[in-house]
Amino acid sequence: MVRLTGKHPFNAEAPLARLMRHGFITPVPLHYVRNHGLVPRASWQHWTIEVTGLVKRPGKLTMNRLVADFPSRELPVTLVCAGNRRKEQNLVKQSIGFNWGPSAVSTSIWRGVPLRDGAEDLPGGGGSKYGTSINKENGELLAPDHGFPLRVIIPGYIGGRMVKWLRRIIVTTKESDNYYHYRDNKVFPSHVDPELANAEAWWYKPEYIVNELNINSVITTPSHEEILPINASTSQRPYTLRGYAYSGKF
Ligand SMILES: Nc1nc2c(c(=O)[nH]1)N[C@H]1C(S)=C(S)[C@@H](COP(=O)(O)O)O[C@H]1N2
Ligand SMILES: [Mo]
Repeated sequence: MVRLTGKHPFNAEAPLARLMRHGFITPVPLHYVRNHGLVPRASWQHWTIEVTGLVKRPGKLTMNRLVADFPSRELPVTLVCAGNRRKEQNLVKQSIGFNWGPSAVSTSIWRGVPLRDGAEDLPGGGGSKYGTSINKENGELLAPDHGFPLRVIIPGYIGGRMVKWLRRIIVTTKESDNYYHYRDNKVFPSHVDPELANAEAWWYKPEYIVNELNINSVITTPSHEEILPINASTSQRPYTLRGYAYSGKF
């Protein structure tokens, strides 16, 4: 893996050629990692998930109860950090985000409990976009870097909405007041630099939030620095172009 921000926090992506070699499903060791801080040392036995707020029966569940008492589903979901390819963006205009290459994208088979299965108590279909994922990536529990023992998975949304090491779900009509909810994953008009964003409180304007993934595509071969031999005298060998593409709509 290529480290992007030094040792701590651990942020890393696979070399693009290695990511591509494996096709659609990304092996766990090559799944990009985006951590804003330290990885909690969690234990399956002691972890609880609290459901609170606008619910009839607030309460806590252990991991074993979550697995035993709720039907689970399994589906492939592509995770993408909203900063994927930011290195290229930073070359055009420097942002306050670090330089992601084109490998902040990974796909796994996730297994978990749909949040809507606990949602009869929720008002107005609240949370119906969300799923919580409990384990199993190629039959494994979640790796610590990817949220062990419990994380959120929201197909079609940016990775930033998929909270890892999930401890609490608060059903509420108010937007989160979390620092990172306001300061991360915003795209402002090009004249807004960080100073202006602070001075004029652009962080709190709801229209600049990024939730669903945008369409994106990358040609991966030929790669940077790759030399394509051209043979003018004999017949040209065919060359296969490759790449990847995704969008949030499905
Ligand atoms: N608790 C917690 N959840 C988090 C984050 C984090 O730093 N802490 N980073 C978010 C961001 S920005 C992304 S892109 C994804 C990355 O998930 P991954 O490391 O499993 O690829 O987790 C999201 N969930
Ligand atoms: Mo992210």
